[in-house]
Amino acid sequence: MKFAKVMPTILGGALLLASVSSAAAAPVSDQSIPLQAPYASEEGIPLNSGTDDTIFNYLGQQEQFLNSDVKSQLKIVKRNTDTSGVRHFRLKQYIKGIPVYGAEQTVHLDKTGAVSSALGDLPPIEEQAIPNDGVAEISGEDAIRIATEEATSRIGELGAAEITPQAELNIYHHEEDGQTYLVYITEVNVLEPAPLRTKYFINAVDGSIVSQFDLINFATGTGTGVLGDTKTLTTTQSGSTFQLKDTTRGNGIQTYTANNGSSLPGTLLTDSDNVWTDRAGVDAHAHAAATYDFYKNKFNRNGINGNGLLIRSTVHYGSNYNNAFWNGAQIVFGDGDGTTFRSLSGDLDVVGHELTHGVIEYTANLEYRNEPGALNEAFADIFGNTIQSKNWLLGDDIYTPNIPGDALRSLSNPTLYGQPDKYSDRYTGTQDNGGVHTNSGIINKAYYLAAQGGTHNGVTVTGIGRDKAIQIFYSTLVNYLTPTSKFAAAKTATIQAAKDLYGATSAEATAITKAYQAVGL
Ligand SMILES: [Ca+2]
Ligand SMILES: [Ca+2]
Ligand SMILES: [Ca+2]
Ligand SMILES: [Zn+2]
Repeated sequence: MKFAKVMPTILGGALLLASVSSAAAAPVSDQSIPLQAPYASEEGIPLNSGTDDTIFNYLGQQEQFLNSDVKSQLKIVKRNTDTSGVRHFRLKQYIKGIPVYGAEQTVHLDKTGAVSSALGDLPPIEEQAIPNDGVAEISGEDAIRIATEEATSRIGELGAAEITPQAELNIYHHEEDGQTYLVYITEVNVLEPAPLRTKYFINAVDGSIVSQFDLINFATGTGTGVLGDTKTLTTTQSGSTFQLKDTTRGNGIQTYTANNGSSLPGTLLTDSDNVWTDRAGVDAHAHAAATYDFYKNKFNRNGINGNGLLIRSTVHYGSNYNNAFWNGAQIVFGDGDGTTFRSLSGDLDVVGHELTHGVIEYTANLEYRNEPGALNEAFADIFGNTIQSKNWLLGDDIYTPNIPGDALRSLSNPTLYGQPDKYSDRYTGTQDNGGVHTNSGIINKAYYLAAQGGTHNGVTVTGIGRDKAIQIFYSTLVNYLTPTSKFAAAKTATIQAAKDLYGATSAEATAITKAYQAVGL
């Protein structure tokens, strides 16, 4: 979750990207194209060719694909049926067999098998515009070396990689200059000499760096819990000791300690009598379990990746470390300095926020910069807050332990903590990856208004409650949004998700529409 207020130096100054562009919303069709309904089964999606043909026929009629072979350019990568019977398909674009970065399209079929909507952001790329005919002049190893050199120039000699670097050849449409590049995409992910996770787009023809951005998702965070409360934990007995290891949820939840060092995951927490006194460890473990249960009970989702991915947490990271983060493989919590923060795992909304970054990575995979990045932060806040459902605040249980009543962020009133609550007040500078922790306030406020109701900027919203609002936002994230979705696309997607779940003229769809209007979208 990284809080902008305590942004570590590694996140400042290294970002190359300019302000948010004001591109129009992705095209969405509201017309239903009547097609035969080739489905017999309601449970699960029949993966027959008739279904796929429906999708390709529809997309082939879109202007962008009139002169190209839609089946060779688009591959269906995910199929999902929601509880309303609406079928959701996610497709990725390839040109000459090379994936196009971020180019995803979703298509949705209603219960009758007709296309009800389509949302996507496929860049306008002509096949002849692919540099060097799609042939790389440097190797993937070269690209990894170039990225490593850049990271070393910023933070010094790098420690061991947390995730073994890979380099994937992609076609990349760079929004900043409108050019199309053949690139290797690779990541540097280290903890030493400082935590760093940077994504690089390396020109595969000449080895230059086309673009890069930092994507570590810090949170904040803080067991007997951090607040002195008593809670039950699922643990594992091994011989005469107990381990902070829950094997009942997905492929497990395991909680470690870094012993105030910086190697991950550190040491698995153990206890001789199963009465746990490491408060930060207790809360990290219990809050990860509560987050797992929320996703399972509300959405029947099995963990971060939907397939039970092991949840690993490390507490006591660093010394007086005022932050927490998801690093693509696990979540990490500092102890705080006792003034700005206490142990960061101590707030359920913080743990929920961090783990939701993981869910996002495996679903819409919203790019962590500019508007898609602010959507990423907003969804992490919205789910984190809703998992706890105690108030409309974020980080209130662990922020400034000596000052009661404050928080890191507020969904009901983002301006209390320096965030905008309407689109016209958005931040357009380059700090914080284009204001990902700032502009998230606009979407947070829209969610608050949809759930709770209220009048904002002269628009009155009748609230539908958190239970319904979170179902709509979950479907939006999992079924509709794509890596480069901006706020306008999020509005369209959320309204469509509400119509799917509750009906086209439902009070729920109206509430969502009004909520976005109220924040100027
Ligand atoms: Ca004990
Ligand atoms: Ca809280
Ligand atoms: Ca406080
Ligand atoms: Zn975050």
